[in-house]
Amino acid sequence: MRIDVVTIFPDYLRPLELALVGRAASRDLVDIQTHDLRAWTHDVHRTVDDSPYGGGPGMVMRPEPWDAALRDIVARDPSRRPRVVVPTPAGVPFTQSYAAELAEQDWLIFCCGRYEGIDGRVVDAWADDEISIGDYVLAGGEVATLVMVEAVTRLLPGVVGNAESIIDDSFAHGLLEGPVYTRPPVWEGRAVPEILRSGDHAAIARWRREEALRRTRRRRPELLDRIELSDADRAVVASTIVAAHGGGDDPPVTGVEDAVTAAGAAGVVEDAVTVAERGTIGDGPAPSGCASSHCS
Ligand code: JB8
Repeated sequence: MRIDVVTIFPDYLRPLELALVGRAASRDLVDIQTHDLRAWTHDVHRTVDDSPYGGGPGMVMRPEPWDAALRDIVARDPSRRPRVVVPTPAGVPFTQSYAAELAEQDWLIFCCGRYEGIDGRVVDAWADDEISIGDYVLAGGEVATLVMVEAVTRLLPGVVGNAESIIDDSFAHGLLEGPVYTRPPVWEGRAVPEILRSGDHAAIARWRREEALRRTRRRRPELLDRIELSDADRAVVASTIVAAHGGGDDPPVTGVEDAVTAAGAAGVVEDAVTVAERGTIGDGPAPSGCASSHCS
């Protein structure tokens, strides 16, 4: 695979020279080229931005340098057509299946915007995909590009060995992975779950499935709606307590359904709607007082 990245901060992409992606490039499994957008400017100040039409704060990236850069880069290999990706918080969500789709292409070009973004006309003319890596706002597309290039590169044939098999990853089965452990068997008074040291591989596989189901129910319950669950899986999910937010794994109680589950599990007899509105079970504040501002 070939990957070109266009940016006004080529040094921001230097981490691609390191670790898994850097090693993949040194083994010719991926060819990554970064380009300074200002190479396609002609004025003495190498200007890439201008004021937004319609007013408002900030600056917008001018279309001409982007068009010149993309024409030039695309012309470097007439034998193939690239998939042009523009990271933006206004894009469609980047997911593992999106990464897998991009990993099937033989050429990707990432266009890293800065300021308020890239002029919409040159995006319309060139972009195959406008992608968001999450619901937060970065200062530009460079870090989002690092994220996507790493997620894609590790899916390329030969990049990840059998030992670090990607088949078992979080999301590979649509569930979050449970915890993992190594030696020592007891650390600071905390023991590794006995079953993992039992040698009973079928029982270990069942336990791991249950941990994944429980963690997913507690942290990302919406993921459970997207996968097939066996009757055994459903029993694990149904028995998983979703309690009030105490600063641990559990999300705050936000809905009546969670409130019923939590109130029932806590043995609290009260109206589930009251529990949902308060967001905690029983009297008083959430137990242990979560310091997170996400804990309302
Ligand atoms: C200007 O949050 B982001 C992101 C933010 C940006 C630009 C691109 C992506 C361009 N701000 O993924």
